[in-house]
Amino acid sequence: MISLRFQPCTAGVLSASVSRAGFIKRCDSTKPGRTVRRIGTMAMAASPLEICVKESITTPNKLGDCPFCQRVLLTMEEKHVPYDMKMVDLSNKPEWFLKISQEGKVPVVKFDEKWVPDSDVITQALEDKFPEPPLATPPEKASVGSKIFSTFIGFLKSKDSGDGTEQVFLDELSTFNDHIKENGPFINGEKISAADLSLAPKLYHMKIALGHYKNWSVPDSLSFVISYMENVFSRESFVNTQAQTEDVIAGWRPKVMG
Ligand SMILES: N[C@@H](CCC(=O)N[C@@H](CS)C(=O)NCC(=O)O)C(=O)O
Repeated sequence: MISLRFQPCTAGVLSASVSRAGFIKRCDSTKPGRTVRRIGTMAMAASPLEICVKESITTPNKLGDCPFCQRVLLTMEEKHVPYDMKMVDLSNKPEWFLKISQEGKVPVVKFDEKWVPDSDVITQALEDKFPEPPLATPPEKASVGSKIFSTFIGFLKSKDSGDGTEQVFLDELSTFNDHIKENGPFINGEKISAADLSLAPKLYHMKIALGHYKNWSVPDSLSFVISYMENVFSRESFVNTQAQTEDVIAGWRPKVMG
């Protein structure tokens, strides 16, 4: 039997599970607005990092559909850094949140008693403070796939099928397909890195939103994009941090209808 040297979960535990590798134990506290995840052996010495994330708009006290929050959570998961999520209702931001987040945006993470906003800044700080495993993407590959999200939004919002937005988006996906074909399975080769952790939540939104609102899916000809998505979406880190499908659909509705 695997012995885990964790603090016992406090009363009100919803679930406690051991991963396939026997490495991860999850303690989901029922305390309103908070979910603590204690991950892995390395992280046990550290107390969980506090992170404010978007709350689900369909299920109270569940993680919502913010790709920037998932990017940060993925980075923590991949680095085995334990975290304590504080759910924020972005449609009715609480006072305590507005005091720590000047722009009223999530994610924000507390490092050394200071709340830090912006996923770019937060993921860099995580890299500096928790260097293992290294996740930095080399500069020449750091922007691979970075135009997919904006061109996906252009296509999603478009009401004119002949306005070229689909083709602009497909061109970006095709460039990404070629990159993964030559360099894959990840953006930087054999190992997952920061650029993948930034892009993957956006591809997840793309898949769900375009499937729902446009009955669209990635063409079979872009087989490396398809296998990349399957590969990243099936990682334990991704499954542990993904938004619910209904939240992604609801989250994009105002943009599609607007
Ligand atoms: N550049 C920021 C963007 C963060 C962002 O836009 N977050 C959205 C949620 S996905 C937000 O908090 N919006 C505030 C609001 O909806 O009022 C980052 O990378 O962290």
